[in-house]
Amino acid sequence: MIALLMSTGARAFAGFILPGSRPRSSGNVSRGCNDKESLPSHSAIDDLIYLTPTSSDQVLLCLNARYCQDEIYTRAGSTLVSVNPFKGLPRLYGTTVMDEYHTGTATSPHVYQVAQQVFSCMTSPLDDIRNQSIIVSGESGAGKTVAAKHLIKYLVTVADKKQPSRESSPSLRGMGTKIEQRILDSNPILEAFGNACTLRNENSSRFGKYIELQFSGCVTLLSPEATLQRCYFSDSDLLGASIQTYLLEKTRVAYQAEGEGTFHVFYQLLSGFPVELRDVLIPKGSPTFNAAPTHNRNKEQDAAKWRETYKALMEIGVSEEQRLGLFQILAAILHLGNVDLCHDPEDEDVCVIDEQTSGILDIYGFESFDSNSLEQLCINYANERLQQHFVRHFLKDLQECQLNRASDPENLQSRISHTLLGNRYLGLSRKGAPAFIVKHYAQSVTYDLEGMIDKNKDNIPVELIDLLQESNHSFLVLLFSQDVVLSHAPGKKQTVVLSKFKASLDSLMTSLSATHPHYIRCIKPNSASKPVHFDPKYVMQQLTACGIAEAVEISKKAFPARMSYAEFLQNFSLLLNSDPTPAAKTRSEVIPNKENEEVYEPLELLYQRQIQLTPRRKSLAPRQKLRRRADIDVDGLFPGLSSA
Ligand code: AOV
Ligand code: MG
Repeated sequence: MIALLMSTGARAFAGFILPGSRPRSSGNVSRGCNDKESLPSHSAIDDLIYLTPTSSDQVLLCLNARYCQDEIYTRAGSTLVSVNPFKGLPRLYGTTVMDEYHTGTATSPHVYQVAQQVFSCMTSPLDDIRNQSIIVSGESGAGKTVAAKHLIKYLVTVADKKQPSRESSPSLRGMGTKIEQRILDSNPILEAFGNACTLRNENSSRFGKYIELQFSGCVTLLSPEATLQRCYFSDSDLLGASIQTYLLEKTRVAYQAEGEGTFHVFYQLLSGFPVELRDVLIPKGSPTFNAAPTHNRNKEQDAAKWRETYKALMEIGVSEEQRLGLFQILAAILHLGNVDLCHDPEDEDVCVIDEQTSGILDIYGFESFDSNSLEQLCINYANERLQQHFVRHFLKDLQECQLNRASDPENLQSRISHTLLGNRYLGLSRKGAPAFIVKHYAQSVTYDLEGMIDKNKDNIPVELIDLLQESNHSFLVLLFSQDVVLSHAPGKKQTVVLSKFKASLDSLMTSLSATHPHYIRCIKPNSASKPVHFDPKYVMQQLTACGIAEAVEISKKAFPARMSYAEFLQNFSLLLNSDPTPAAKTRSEVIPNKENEEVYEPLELLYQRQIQLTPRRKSLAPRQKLRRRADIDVDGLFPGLSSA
């Protein structure tokens, strides 16, 4: 579905990446919202750049005050900070609120506001079409997955409103009329198979995901005639979506830390399965399943979730036969978990089933546990790369548009490059067992070497693949297809988990660097996941780790709108009275067919409207107005303007 639609003309995409971070609790200093001292007038400040001074303490006070008023969203310049309320706030969401953000009547910080910015950037005829990305980060349980769901819901809802235009477009008629629903349906499936209850989050994503929503493009040099009209009438059609997942925590199927559970789907199956099938796959009298420890499970909720997963599987087109095959495999995994293996007493190299004990029949976040292994190394490496992306973006932008005020970005730059480069951030653990320490941006983490090499191999023995290929279970054979066999062929160089993971992150970073990034920083207000509790120490640790105070300081010193010279020229060239100018040239690039008045006029109007929308003071001359928007040499660019 996706590949087909991707081949259609120019497109922009909104990508989301969901990593996370998971610092240890800094203590038990927990503060509710009844402490009046913690409620200064700060709550009215909805953008941290207006704080004076921009210290971490001030940032903390402001977030605390707003959180206590259920104002969970605050801007930090171009970044959105979201503090998890751990309670329903229905007034904040829904189609009415979406409408308010879409029409521009609502202006307060919101996850919808970020989605609308992305949507506007993608569809505005004034902007270069640039792929947009939203990077949602924060520690485990901070609210990344929930934020991503709101973003997707917003984008598909807004795109859905454009449905009539799709019908009127001959090339798109009949294509993907249900794309929006399919995108929403993929979520319950992904959560069932990839999320699990952990000590830190009852619905923790045990995989990273990168979701691409593909929209039709606006102006393209490839086929100008076909797309010019679309620029005004159907520039925001949602054509498709793709989801790339990273490092699913497969080991969770076999092993869960004390107090944690396996993937939701197993519990859903145990609670929600239709009786006829259950009796076959999980006969009455089956022992409890080791692979699915059932502490703290709400069976009714699991059953309800099962119905949701099942419906979604049907809706996205998984056939009945495939569904049955899938359920059989899930049941088999549960049964296999109860099989114990032991050495054959007669041959140490052979293992046999221990008859005495057996009845065959969820960017995750920065993690630091008492014992850390390959999974944590990969997860934390991913978080480190994304943090680098955030820092680089800010520093790069700063060189484009920083004001010549007294500022000290070098300080930040050197601090960050020190943090990220050099071996002094690697160390050997003094613990008894072999281990090494990495000083991450969030904190130092000790990684145990025990078992890491085996996990890194992620090897499936060829004999096992051969065996599974001979199965008469067609779905299983499909899973262990020829491709898997070939990649595990004897003599073939095996790619280890870490290099695969590094390669996928490299490719992700390449995709991200070609986008205009938007950041959402999710903050967990307390380690107990309780509502109305704001733990200042715990929050401060997260603010420090992600460098929010520094980002605010940088945003304060730069202009809020950042654009390249070319973009600036394109957007404001109309202020020029003289001709010929570089501006006219740029405009003709945007409008390849100048004779087409129908197209030209609305574009002209849009240019003018944009100019009227820019904040201005009556006393300011146009040149000064321009200077307020970006710190560039306006005179040099527009010779005609100096005489205005
Ligand atoms: P995560 O994605 O950041 O953790 P989630 O998005 O799963 O965290 O959020 C954890 C829980 O917090 C959710 O199940 C909700 O109960 C609650 N929550 C989050 N955001 C909101 C919100 N905006 N309004 C109300 N409740 C919210 V992890 O996947 O563990 O890193 O790997
Ligand atoms: Mg999550």
